[in-house]
Amino acid sequence: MGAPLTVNASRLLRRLDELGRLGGAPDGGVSRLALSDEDKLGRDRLVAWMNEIGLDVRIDQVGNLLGFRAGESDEAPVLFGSHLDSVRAGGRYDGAYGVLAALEVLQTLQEGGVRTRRPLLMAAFTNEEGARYAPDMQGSLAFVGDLSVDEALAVTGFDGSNFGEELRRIGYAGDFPCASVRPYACVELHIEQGPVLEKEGICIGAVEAIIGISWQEVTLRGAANHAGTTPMDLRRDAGLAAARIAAYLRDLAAELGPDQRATCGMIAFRPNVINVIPGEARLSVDLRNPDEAVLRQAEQRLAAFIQRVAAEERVEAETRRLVYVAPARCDPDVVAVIEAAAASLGLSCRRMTSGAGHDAQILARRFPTAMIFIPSRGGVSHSPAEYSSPDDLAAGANVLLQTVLKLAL
Ligand code: HGY
Ligand code: MN
Ligand code: MN
Repeated sequence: MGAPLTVNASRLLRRLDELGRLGGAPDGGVSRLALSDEDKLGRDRLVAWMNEIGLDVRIDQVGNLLGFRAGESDEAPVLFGSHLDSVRAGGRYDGAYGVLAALEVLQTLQEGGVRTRRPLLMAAFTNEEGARYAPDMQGSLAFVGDLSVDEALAVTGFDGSNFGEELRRIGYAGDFPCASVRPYACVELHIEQGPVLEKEGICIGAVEAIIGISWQEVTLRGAANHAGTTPMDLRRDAGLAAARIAAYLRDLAAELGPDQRATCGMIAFRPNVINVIPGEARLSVDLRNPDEAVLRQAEQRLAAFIQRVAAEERVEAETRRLVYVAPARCDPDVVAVIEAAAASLGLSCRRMTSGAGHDAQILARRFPTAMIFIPSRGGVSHSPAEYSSPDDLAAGANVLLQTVLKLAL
């Protein structure tokens, strides 16, 4: 048997570099918030590449980019891809790598004259990050039918913009119907965004579970007052209440064990003036756990603490749920195909859980789905310092190629 088909690694790296400059910053970071001008630049570039390699390109009603390649049969397709949007000041591999590797796999099959039995479908899902619009994984939620198009288009962003208006503004309000494709299997290739593979010197992660995510916005309302004339015991300081809740998150995580994550990523005071006691404060809380029961317990403990702080600081507290995504199990058969693909290429591989959320955990609700990870240097992600080596990037793309071939033949 001849050497296995392999991707054109230098082309993949070249495209990663080119895409990384769209919304790129001098420090190597990337800001391509969903539906922003920078996101449009990335989308336009990807659509041009998808057309160049002869895919049947469709844009669905929430802006998911879909590239179909016909198979010998018209059975359900094998789907693979990820997302193009990024967090603010993020890295150039999160999401983009899985999308460009999918494009590379398809171009490699095209050039190799390989026709699979099943049709193939690459996807770049809209707003995976949730950095501008909540919920995160918005595009894949609409793709599986767990978020209606109307609900998606009606979302107001953290910046006050309307999702539907922005989607139309950047020219990606498509007409391909959401929730109309039922893939045979789904695979998402992604950087690990954590330290495990690098620490253990392992090339490939076969993801068998994905962490659960809870996002809440907590608003505290007290009384704005003078920072000098107001005695400490007469204050209704919304800012102090918010700060106590943010500080509590570390204790909450410690109480619930090493798998618990708790993060306050956003906090804002009003009127946000140096000599005014904040009358209002707003903070975000991101709780995560691979165990749903513990994640629910974290939410309950947080709620109780918020009530306690509100009473002690004599402020009103209002909590708004932004996201709840349960932990997901990946399909063991697809995981096994990934492990076999890594082994066929002589690459070390281990099963693992993802600490980051992914479109794959939404797809896994309906379709047999798993993920392929490659190492992240220092485990760093959502940062300009995000990096994976050219060898690892190529290895992951080749595992994706072999996995897709096995699922689609
Ligand atoms: O938040 C996450 O885990 C992912 O990067 N969207
Ligand atoms: Mn991602
Ligand atoms: Mn991310």
